[in-house]
Formats: sequence, C-alpha cells, structure tokens
Amino acid sequence: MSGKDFESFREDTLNALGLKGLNSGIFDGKWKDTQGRDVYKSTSPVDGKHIADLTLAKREDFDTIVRNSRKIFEEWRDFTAPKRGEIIRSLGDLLVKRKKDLGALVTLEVGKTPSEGEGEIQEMIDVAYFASGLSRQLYGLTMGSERPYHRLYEQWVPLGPVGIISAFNFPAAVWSWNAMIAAVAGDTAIWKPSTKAALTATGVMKAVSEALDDLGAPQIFSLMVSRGNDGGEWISNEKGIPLVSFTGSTGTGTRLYEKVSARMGRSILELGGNNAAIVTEKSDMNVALKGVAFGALATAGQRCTSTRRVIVQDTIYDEFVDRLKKVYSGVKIGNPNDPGVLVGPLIDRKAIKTYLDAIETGKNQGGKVLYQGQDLKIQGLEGGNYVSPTIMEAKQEMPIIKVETFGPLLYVFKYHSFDEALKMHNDVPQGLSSAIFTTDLMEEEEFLSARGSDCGIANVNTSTAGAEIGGAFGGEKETGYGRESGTDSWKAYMRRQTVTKNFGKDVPLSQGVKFDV
Ligand code: UN1
Repeated sequence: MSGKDFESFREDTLNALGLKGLNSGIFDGKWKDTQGRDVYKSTSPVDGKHIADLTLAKREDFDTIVRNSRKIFEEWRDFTAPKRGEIIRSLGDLLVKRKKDLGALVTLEVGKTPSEGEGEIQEMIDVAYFASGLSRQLYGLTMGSERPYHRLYEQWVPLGPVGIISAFNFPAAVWSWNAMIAAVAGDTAIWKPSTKAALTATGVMKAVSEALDDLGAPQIFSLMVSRGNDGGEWISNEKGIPLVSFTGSTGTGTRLYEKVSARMGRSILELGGNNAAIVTEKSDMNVALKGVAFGALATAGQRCTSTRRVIVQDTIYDEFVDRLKKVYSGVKIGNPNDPGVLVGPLIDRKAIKTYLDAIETGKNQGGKVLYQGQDLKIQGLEGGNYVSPTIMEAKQEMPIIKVETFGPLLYVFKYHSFDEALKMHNDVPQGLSSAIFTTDLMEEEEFLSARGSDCGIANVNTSTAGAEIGGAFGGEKETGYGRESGTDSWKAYMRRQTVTKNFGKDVPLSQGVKFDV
C-alpha cells in the first residue's frame, strides 16, 4: 500500500466513524462543545501525518462528568442485573457490526495490523457477551447461622462510578474489560484514555453512546480526553470514584495507588510486564518458535504481555537461536495494511529512541546483538515510526534486562539446569505473564508449582501474549494489583455486604454472649 493509498484509507476510516476534523473528546451524556477549548492533535504512527483533532477536558468538565456519572449511577443501579446484562449484550451485537471500522481506527491511530486491530474489537465483543452471561451469576454465598431462626448470607451491591485509565497499546479492549463488567455490576464508568489513542476512544464512545441511545438505555459511560497527567490526577483524588482501574507504567501506577489508597479508594493496577518464556530441550521447537515470535513481535512488542526474555536450554540453544533468526528475517515490517505485514510501527518517535537506547545500553552492559534492530524508513511512509526487531544474547547480571522496554527487543539467555531456568525466570521485578515450552509433564508441573512461575499468568506451549478474556487478567510484584475481565474479577466492581436476618421472637447473640435486658 503506497502512502497515497494510506491517505484514502485514513479518509474512509474517519468518514465511516464521523471523526473528521475537530471532535469533542469529552462526553458526559452529551458531547461537550469544541469551541474555546484546547486541542490535541492526533497523528498516525503509520506515516506520521495528522489524523484529526480532539478537545481536551478542563477541571470543570471533570466535575460535571463525575456529577452526571453519579446521577446516572443512581438510576442504573436500580435496573435488575439481568436487564443490565441484556443491554450489554446488545452493545456486543452492535460492536459486531462496527468491528471492521473500529478495527481500522486502531490500525490508523496505533498502527496495529488489521488482524490485530479487529482482534481488539473482537475482545470487546467477547467481554460484552461474557459480562452479559455474568449478569445472571453475581452470586453471593449463604451460610448456616449459629443462631436459631437466623439467616446469614452475602450479597453484592453496585459500587458507583468507576475510573478507567487506559494505555495506548490496547486502546479499546482494556476499556471494555473494565467498562462492560462494571456495567453489569451496576456501576457507571468514566474513561480517561491515553492521548496517544484518544481518537480510538472517541470513536468507541461515539459508537457505544449511539447504541445506548437506540436501546433507550442511560448513558452509563463517559469520556474525558485530557492533557498529560491532568485526568489521572483528578480521578486519583476524587472521592466520588470508589474504584480506579489503571493500565500503564509502574511509576505512574505507584503514585496513583498511593493517592487512591490515601482516600480509601480501591485500585486495579495493570502495570509493567517483563515476560519470559522457558524453552527446554523437550519442547516441540516449531511450537516454541511460533510462540516466541508472536510474543516478541506482535504489536511490535508493545503489549504488556509481550515476550521480552527467552530462556533456552544449553543443549538446544544454538539451534533455537539460529532458527529464531531465520523466522525474524522472514517477518515483514511496514505499513500494517499491507498484506503479509506482521510488524507495524512503534507508537511515536520517543518510543524509537527508548528502544534504540535500550539496545545500546544492553551492548554496553555486555549483551551481544544476534539480530540487529534499527530505525527503518519505509518508502512512501517516511514519517512513520518503524524499527526492525532485535535479538540480544544477555546475562542475568545486566541491569537493563530488568526493565520493560516497549518494543521488539528480545533478550536470550542460556540455562543448564531447570532450577537455574526457574530462578532466572523469576529474577525480575515484574510478574505479569510467563510461558514454558515443553512436552515433559514434570517440567510443566514444576513451572506451575508454587516454586515455579511467580506471574499472574502462566502458559504452557503458548505465548506469553494473547490472553483470552475468560481468564482473570493481571499480575504480581511490580505489575500491580487486582484482576480484570475474566472469572470472578467482577467482585472488584461491587461491594460485598454480609447480611444477618433474625426471624425469631428473641435476640440470641453470636459467640454465646449474654446480654439480657
Ligand atoms: C495489554 O498489553 O495491556 O493478552 C493487554 C494479550 C491481550 C491483552 C494485552 N489480550 O496480549
């Protein structure tokens, strides 16, 4: 696809979603005026060109959003949970119809391949249907009371407006992990997206708000595109937002956590990952190569779940590295819309600098480059942010390997004993995702035992990346706190209430306490 073709793709995508020119980035039940507000200029990493403009929220916009969100919450919590589920299921149906257009917007603004862009909208659809099913399964437990004529049980009650702060790399899916579950739980949601993906957020919000209108449902979701850390600060300090779900860096997440906790709010934190795959001599090497290549290269290595380290048994090390290099040399990099391209651009120029700096630092710390990554210029898309991927032979003592670099930089380590591999695997501050490639039951079970992977996600013979929405998603250590999306993550979006009912004629006390009046 030439630069010119990409221009028509951009026009078609923006027209299909009604996003051309200046758009409001602030939705509080209605789209706010674009007049007299500061503007954020969105550009595409594919060709570096301007896409559209968005208005930025002011403090008073935030205050209105919180007020409205609270008002809508008071209405929404009175809908029965199955009714809420029905509405969210209909939203899923709508997203099926908009999958192509919204997927194209992800490609345009973030540079994912169409398959990955549409995959992200599919992730939204999946979680909408999952949440709809959950709406009839928000179970509380019933216990036998120790007192006669008493009933004792737990129930789950809606929490209030939930703050969702999302990163650029999953600009639509991660919002829906939180928003769809929050909605069936009876909450409303206030979304502050990364400005780097704010147009996708605006497109999603347009589609979703129109659907809610069509369904005659309340506008339970709001959007606040804001400058830099503004929105994050406002949300962290706002007592009216009892839960904040944050995706982003460990540094920002830690500061947010402190502020939210100081006001007794709750947080879900999905912070940095530094995910490793262990490849043993008992692995099926074809499977391992595919799994590692997908993990390291998909989304140009800009997933929280990207494979950043591969720990290979010494007996197969040379063969594995040789074959991995061959796989890398066959991977097409460039315009994500071009057929066969698997690696698109990094998000911005700053990301390229961070990536290239990490390679230099790695070399200075004793790393040996086995496959050299560099800044790439793609013909017709000279303003785009392309790099080729890197494979670096690394040692555990190199400080850089403990840092998450958002880009296609893969460190390779050699191990001798399985114990050593596990030790290397866990010897980083982060704990999001992990994988082992082996056909040996003992190795697999060791990896999944208490002394095995210390991550929130542990995979066998599949990549660290590419989780399904049905499993709870989240990590340990510096990756943060809490789980999103699957199984019982919904509990974080509700408050638990323990209920004791007496239907007798006396007031017997627990623990046998006597208090006769
Ligand atoms: C993220 O990078 O923040 O597991 C989320 C995956 C995707 C989600 C990644 N389903 O790779």
